[in-house]
Amino acid sequence: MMESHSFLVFSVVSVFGVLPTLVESTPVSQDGLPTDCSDVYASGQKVSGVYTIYPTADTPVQVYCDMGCLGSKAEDGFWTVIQRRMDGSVNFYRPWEHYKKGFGDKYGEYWLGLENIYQLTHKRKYELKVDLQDFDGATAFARYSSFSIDSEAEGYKLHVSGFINGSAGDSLALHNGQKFSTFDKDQDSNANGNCAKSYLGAFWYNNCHQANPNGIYLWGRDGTLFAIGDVWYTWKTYDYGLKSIAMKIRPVAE
Ligand SMILES: [Ca+2]
Repeated sequence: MMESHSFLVFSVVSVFGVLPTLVESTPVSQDGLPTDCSDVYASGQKVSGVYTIYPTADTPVQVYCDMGCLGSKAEDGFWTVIQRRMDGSVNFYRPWEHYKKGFGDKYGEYWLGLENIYQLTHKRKYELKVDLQDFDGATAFARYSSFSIDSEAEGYKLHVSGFINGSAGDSLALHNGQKFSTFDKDQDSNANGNCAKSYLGAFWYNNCHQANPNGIYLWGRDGTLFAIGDVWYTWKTYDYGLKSIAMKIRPVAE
């Protein structure tokens, strides 16, 4: 018992202080490379921050890993953040190619990219958590036990189910089964219009939305244009642009 305890202490010291580069060079997944933040976490990197993951072996991409709070239960951590709004510093009204490849600042606001999200979620089974915050400091979340998207040939169609309420309500049910749309690629279920143009975002629009996480950053309530903000309808209705939204995924046991 004493032997193993001593080894554990030495390992923790090594991870955080003495040998960080060695730990980074010994990741755990496909071809020895971390696929997502759960692999980064498993390799010993337990602090939230920007890390490099490999959705495929030849596509390294930086991502923000929400590892949870140190000292909290491990199950609160190792989320791979696929979308984040927090201060309005990045323009999210962008064409298809940008949403396909990803854009923004991994230390701030960004979209990971549909191709990356597809590569991740067709390889493993993932859950999704959407964290929300308003400008009064209130928080809420919505969680889904299953999340994946199809390939580009299938329009990056969304599959989301197993809703668990963290008081935000289920604003994604309407979007389940929808293809992704941008202002220059209309794959929505609005036969007579273009939801991305109408609501100044890009999303798995139906006809049209209850959630618009990639909409305009409004700094709160705005009644001038209907439902154009970074909206989560079932929490704050259509005329409130949230302070922060983060969509994050992690693998679940098969
Ligand atoms: Ca349409």
